[in-house]
Amino acid sequence: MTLLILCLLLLPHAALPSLLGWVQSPGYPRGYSPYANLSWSRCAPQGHTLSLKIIHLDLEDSHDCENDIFSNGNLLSILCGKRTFEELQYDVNPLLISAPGGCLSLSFHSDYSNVKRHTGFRGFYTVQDYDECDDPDNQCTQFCHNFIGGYRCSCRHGYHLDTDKHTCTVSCTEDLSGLKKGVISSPSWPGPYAENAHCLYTLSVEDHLQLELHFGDGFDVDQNTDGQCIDSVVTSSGTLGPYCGRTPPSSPLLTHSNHVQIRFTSDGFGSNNGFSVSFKTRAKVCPGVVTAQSSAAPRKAEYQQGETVTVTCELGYNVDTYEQTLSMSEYETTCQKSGVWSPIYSCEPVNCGIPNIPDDGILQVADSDNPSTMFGDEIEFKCSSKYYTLQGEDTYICNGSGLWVSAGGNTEMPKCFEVCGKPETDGSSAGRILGGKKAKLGEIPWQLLIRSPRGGASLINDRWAVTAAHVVDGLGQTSLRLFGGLVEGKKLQTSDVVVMDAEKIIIHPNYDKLSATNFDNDIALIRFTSRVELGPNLLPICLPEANGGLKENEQGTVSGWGITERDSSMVLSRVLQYAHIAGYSPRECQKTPQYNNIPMVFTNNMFCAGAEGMDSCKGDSGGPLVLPMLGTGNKNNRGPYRLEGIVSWGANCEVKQYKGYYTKVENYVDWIKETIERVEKEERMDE
Ligand SMILES: *[C@@H]1O[C@H](CO)[C@@H](O)[C@H](O)[C@H]1NC(C)=O
Ligand SMILES: *[C@@H]1O[C@H](CO)[C@@H](O)[C@H](O)[C@H]1NC(C)=O
Ligand SMILES: [Ca+2]
Ligand SMILES: [Ca+2]
Repeated sequence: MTLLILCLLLLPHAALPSLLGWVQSPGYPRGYSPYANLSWSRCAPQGHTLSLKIIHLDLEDSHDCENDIFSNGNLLSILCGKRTFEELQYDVNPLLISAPGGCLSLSFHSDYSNVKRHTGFRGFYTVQDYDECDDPDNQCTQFCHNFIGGYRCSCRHGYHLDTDKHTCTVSCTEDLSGLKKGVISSPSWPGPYAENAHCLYTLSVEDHLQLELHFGDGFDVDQNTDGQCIDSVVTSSGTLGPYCGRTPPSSPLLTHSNHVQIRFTSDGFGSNNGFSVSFKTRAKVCPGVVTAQSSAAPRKAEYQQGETVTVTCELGYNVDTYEQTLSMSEYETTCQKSGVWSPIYSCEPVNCGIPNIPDDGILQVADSDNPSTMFGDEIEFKCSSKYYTLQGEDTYICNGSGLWVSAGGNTEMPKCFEVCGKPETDGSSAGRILGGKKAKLGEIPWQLLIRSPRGGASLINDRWAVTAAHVVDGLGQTSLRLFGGLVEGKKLQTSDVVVMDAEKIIIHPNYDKLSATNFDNDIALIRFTSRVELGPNLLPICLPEANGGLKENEQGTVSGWGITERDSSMVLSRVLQYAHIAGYSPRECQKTPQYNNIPMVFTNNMFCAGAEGMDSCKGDSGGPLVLPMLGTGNKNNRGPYRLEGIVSWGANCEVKQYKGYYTKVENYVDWIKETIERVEKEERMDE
């Protein structure tokens, strides 16, 4: 099998000496031998082409190139077999010409066998000038002149060759600075304007004047059928125009500027007459629109020098002096000689900023770390968990005065309040402190344990607890620690147990700690060092309403880790206990009130309650008595649970009087609320 492969390498090649010579297969014309090889390559100098003419071809014919000629990338032709001179002349040779400055290559191989002798091939190559002017891509806009090894462009009279050496253009740029009036027209006006013109006419007058343009009749600038400009007139760096077609721009054309450039450009085609424009000057005026997003009063299309107007920003925009946004929407400005307003301030949208809410993270802006806070933007508030409810409206809009306002007109931010008296597990499980039952975790989530001195307390919000004054009155400077979220009073290390350290203990001012016979006003408030995280096992109890109270024979629930009757030794309970007890009449309460066998005073700030075999005991002190009876909070709208009583005093449980005395919380609601509010306010001011 024998192959002759001819390649055209189109790479331009640096000028090689132009060669004229022969190329033939090895052994031509006697015939080539097996395994004969030939590689040949020549390049044309710049501006020339190389061509190869095969005059004889007789190779072994074989499968892969049977009678075939085909192109493949640089491989222009693959030839084998035998060709007549005419076939070579008409089919093969016209293809064997390089690009200007390009190369031609050829390779020939024979294989191991020849069935019969073949003479091979022979051809000659020549180099000739490339006629660029024949090439429609030569880019001469007017005349093209070919010469050996290159070409050049030239222009008609009146044109000159541009720096690109191909484009013929005209000289039409003029600087008319200082002239207060005159006429400008397109090259050759009123005759057809030159092709490929790039004219720039510069006009410039004193500061307080503006240039006024009047386009004359006969305006004719090349335009396509869609109305787009092919050639164009543009003034003042593009602010006016482009103009084209046969209708002149309406006159007078005010430029509002003392510097104007008129640019005229044409392409290489068409025959249009162009334009003529006269210019003169007039005093500058100020534009009717001072700044975006505003209106001016009195309202005019334009203003004369010296006129003063009031600029009013649109609703939701304020004056911005570029140094700061002012909280005003109006300013006065005066039209200057130079035709500009002074001062000139912009109107910028009002920004309400991030709403001013406490940084404790309980009240939050919903769904956004980075809310948009500009005029008209809306934000929505939510509370950090379901253990809080939002009081107030949840959606606020940034209004035109830069204030967040709710649909109802509120500018005060909403607040999150603890959900009180709604345990997630409502103790319907079983009915017993002394004669009590074991509470399950979460059944009495407001119950707190004070281990030392032993007592109970009730959580009333996420930072405050209430207890009996006598529990904490002996503390002096020693610190107080409370535990919540637990029922097992001895397992204080488990992870669910919440530890709360007291920061402030406020004993009711009328509590007389020195009196041995009077527990009147036995109530105290405890503020923790920080907010506690509310959860299913730690939730506040509600404060009672006026005239609630435990009525005679009404059942409430008392809870604590106090003494139980489980065994005769009356030990402290391991698990939180609760018992349902009923109110006694004041008369019953007046009967033999005693404590440690001492007769006591019964006041209107107390009530007493109990049930056969059930009572609160030592160690339960400070703990809650709630209404309604545990387990019935969800029934008949009786809930939420309210703290009606604080375990205060009673005869020793061993006496088995089953009558305990409680601080009547209802009488202290105002004191509790006022105290908390006062302290929280002081704390906020300290920050
Ligand atoms: C031609 O090339 C082939 C393959 O590259 C090689 O085997 C052979 O010897 C060469 N023939 C000559 C005469 O150099
Ligand atoms: C924005 O809200 C405040 C408070 O309601 C109101 O006084 C003010 O007029 C409002 N501003 C606008 C522009 O509506
Ligand atoms: Ca040439
Ligand atoms: Ca044109």
